[in-house]
Amino acid sequence: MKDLDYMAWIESFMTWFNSLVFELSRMLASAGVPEKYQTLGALGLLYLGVVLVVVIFIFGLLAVLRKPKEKKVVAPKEPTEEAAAEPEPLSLSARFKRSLAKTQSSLVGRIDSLLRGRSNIDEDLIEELEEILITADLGMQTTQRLIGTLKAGQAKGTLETPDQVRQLLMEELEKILQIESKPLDVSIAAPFVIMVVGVNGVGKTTTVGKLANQLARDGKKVILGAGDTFRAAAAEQLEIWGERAGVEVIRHAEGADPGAVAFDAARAAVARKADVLILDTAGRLHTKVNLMEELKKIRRVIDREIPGAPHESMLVLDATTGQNALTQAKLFNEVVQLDGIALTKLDGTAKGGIVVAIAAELDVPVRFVGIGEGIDDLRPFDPAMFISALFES
Ligand SMILES: Nc1nc2c(ncn2[C@@H]2O[C@H](COP(=O)(O)OP(=O)(O)OP(=O)(O)O)[C@@H](O)[C@H]2O)c(=O)[nH]1
Ligand SMILES: [Mg+2]
Repeated sequence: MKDLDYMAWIESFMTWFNSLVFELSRMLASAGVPEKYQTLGALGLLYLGVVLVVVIFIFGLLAVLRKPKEKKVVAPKEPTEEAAAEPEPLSLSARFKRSLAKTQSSLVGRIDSLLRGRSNIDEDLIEELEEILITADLGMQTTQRLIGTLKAGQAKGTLETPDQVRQLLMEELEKILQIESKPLDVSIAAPFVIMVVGVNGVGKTTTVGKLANQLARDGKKVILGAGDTFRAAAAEQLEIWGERAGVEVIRHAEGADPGAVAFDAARAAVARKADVLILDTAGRLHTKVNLMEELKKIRRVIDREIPGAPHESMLVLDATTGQNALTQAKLFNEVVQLDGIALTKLDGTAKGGIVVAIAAELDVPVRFVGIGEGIDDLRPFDPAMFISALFES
């Protein structure tokens, strides 16, 4: 009985198969295939179809088999001992060093690969060094000074090995940075007023927030003034920072006169006996005369309320803009006589060499550097730490 079933099944399969071949042959005939190739072509098509189905089946099977494994890695239900272990917190200098990684490789990394394997110091090598220094955003003036020192050393015979070149560059760079490095001292006046200025998007508000947090943590009573009444939601952004830092924010409605905000903030700082008032301002292009004039007006208002203020006109510069930062600094300095610079976004840029150009070419100290978007990512600028982060492996 079973054999009979089996035979019937084979018979119906063959009938189905023949009609399939017949249909395919007819299709090929209508496509213009000559009669003697029609059956062969139909069998070929069937063969390809079967292969395709098998391949899709294998891939499907593989995908199904791999899925549970991925799940295990992405979302372990029970935390294992390894997953529960927190990564070691990085020390301050290690964190600083990590944020300077790109500048390190664009400056010292390239110097090191140039010096590697050299036995003597010649003109060609000094020329190649010059190119590296310029392209790492150290600026023309600094580069000429460094190259001059290297050439003098070579002429005197005191510069004969790659190690000596590296050492000399390191010392000279640190010397340049030390000249314009003075930490901010807010204890010289009360309230000490900081007016933060800069072009759009450089990190002014973020820097105000981070600075407020640091000062508040050091026990200072801080008040923030939302002097950016121009950009929508600028005051809200500052209020969020104020909340994080736990400090009061004086604000007006959008579109209000920034001079009026400065006035109210100065009054509030005096009335509440604040130690520090930090005034955020709207981003402005250094080339727009009327916007720059507005800064003068804000200064006058603050000075009238708190004689001698602002004690610090701080320019925020974005390190990723490279040499353009120098132009901004020169133009802002003409209008508001800058007292200090905060250089943001040093993390993730290869243009960190700009800090050397700023120190060498401007008569304004770099007070802080920004190394990330977090509240703790603002550091007082420390030339020795900067140089060791770049040069020490
Ligand atoms: N990676 C990095 N990002 C930063 C740093 N400082 C600020 N930023 C980011 O830069 C962007 C602009 O920052 P803001 O503080 O709004 O800049 P702003 O100068 O106040 O901008 P405007 O008020 O529009 O002129 C934000 O996304 C910040 O998180 C820094 O040191 N590192
Ligand atoms: Mg802002």
